[in-house]
Amino acid sequence: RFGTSSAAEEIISPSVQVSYTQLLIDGNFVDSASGKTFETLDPRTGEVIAHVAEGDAEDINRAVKAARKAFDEGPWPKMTAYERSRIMLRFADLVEKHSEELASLESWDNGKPYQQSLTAEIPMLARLFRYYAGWADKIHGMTVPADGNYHVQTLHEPIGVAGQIIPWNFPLLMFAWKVGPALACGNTIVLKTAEQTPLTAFYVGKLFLEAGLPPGVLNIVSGFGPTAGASLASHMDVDKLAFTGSTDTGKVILGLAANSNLKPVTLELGGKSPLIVFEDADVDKAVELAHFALFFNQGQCCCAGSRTYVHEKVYDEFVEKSKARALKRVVGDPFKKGIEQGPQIDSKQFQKILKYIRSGVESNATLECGGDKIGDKGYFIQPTVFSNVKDDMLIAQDEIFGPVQSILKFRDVDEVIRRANDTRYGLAAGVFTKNLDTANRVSRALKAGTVWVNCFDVFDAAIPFGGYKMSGTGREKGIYSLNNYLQVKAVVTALDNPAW
Ligand code: TXE
Repeated sequence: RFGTSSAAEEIISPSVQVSYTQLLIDGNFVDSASGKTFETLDPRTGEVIAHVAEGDAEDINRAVKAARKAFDEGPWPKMTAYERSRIMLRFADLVEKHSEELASLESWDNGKPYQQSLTAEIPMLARLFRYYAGWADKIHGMTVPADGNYHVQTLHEPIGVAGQIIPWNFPLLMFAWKVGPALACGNTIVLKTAEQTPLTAFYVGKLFLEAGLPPGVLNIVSGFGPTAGASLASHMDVDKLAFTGSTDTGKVILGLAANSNLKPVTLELGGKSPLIVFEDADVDKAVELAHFALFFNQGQCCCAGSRTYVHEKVYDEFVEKSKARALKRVVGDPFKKGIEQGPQIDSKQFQKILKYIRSGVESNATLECGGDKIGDKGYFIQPTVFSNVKDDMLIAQDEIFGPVQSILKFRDVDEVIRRANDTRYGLAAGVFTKNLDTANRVSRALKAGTVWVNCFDVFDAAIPFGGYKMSGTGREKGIYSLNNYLQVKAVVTALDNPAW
């Protein structure tokens, strides 16, 4: 019954063209230095959408040079903060004006439901830039009461050229989380998009130029990780690096930064987030939220609630209802009405997920529903639910990054806290209970960068996000992200007059 809802027949997206496929360097769209291109594919079919410029080391050099010039010679850091803020606000207006084209392009390149792109991600993109536009003229230093006869102040200055490497699961939101705070603080940027989803960043790059962003402030290079990405991470003239992606690549990037110029690095990496349902929780609500926590965005979320711990008293009921909900999930063409789940991003992720499903079956977890691909075209996978999952199974330890829910059973609070924390990751967690003491105790005990209580995946421009342990370092969004893009300079001035 996957994707067979009658409502799901109507195509709801406007037709859209791919207008920008070249690198954005110094305010111009240009071919890669090598002239090479690569294909970006439609995950619904595996067919080619467009050929896109393939940047490598030489293009990264060109982009860094442009960003350096825009930083050192201006105008960006020399503009008033108010002027920078106005450009970001104009950009947010343009995003809203072009929301349908942007949402179409995002869903076409990524496979996520068009309705999700249009009603959640594009508005959040605009919201994020408005939020950071608000910060641009509110970045203050301090005066410091030091010993002796000195006037001491701190200046909060932009770091310089920021290198940013983003993944494919939320191409526009990852763009916003990185670019928003960097611009607000007065930095210039070289951003490398994921090879699976290069299209929308170019489109918003064009909108930024239209909004009045000076050339060289935001440079966008599409290309592959080991070439373009590695050149950016190891570049001697990049002053700061921000990365979102896999934990393995995060380690490589940290090494490249350390072995080049020791640029500071923020990392937002993988997760295996626990979602704990206590016996006093509203079971129906918890089932729905746990379903959303795992299946949202085809399961391709770093913070997916991928270990669902349920108290033994409500376990059977919870499993039964979760299975029923997964069977109702409408999978199909993301451009059709009523679709909740589109295809996975590409064949590599698709094969990885199917391999984990096989491993769940082989390790004797109970396959409640799903477990297979859908059709022969594209990368669609059935919403899959496993019960009787044990902590030592691979499906309970590794990040699957697909529509595969694992439900585990627990007896008491201490036990579930210990098991929830027994992971190399620490990105997010969920706690479902009506008992305030339980909620407080567990949210303090969990080693995770975000704890959602009786909710999940609540994102807001002002709420910080990031990981404990091998889920990363640093925080994005909110006021916390500004620190990633600022240098603190202490200015100590001797006073002529003796202290009064
Ligand atoms: O990630 P990579 P992949 C997890 C998820 C997924 C797995 C692999 O579990 O199944 O990672 O996905 C660039 N130097 N997440 O292979 O390789 C690459 O070009 C510099 C979690 O797509 O980490 C892309 O732009 N850059 C996650 C970005 O890194 C390099 C989101 C991410 O790719 C590079 C995505 C290198 N040597 C996947 N190699 C999250 N935290 O949200 C690759 N890249």
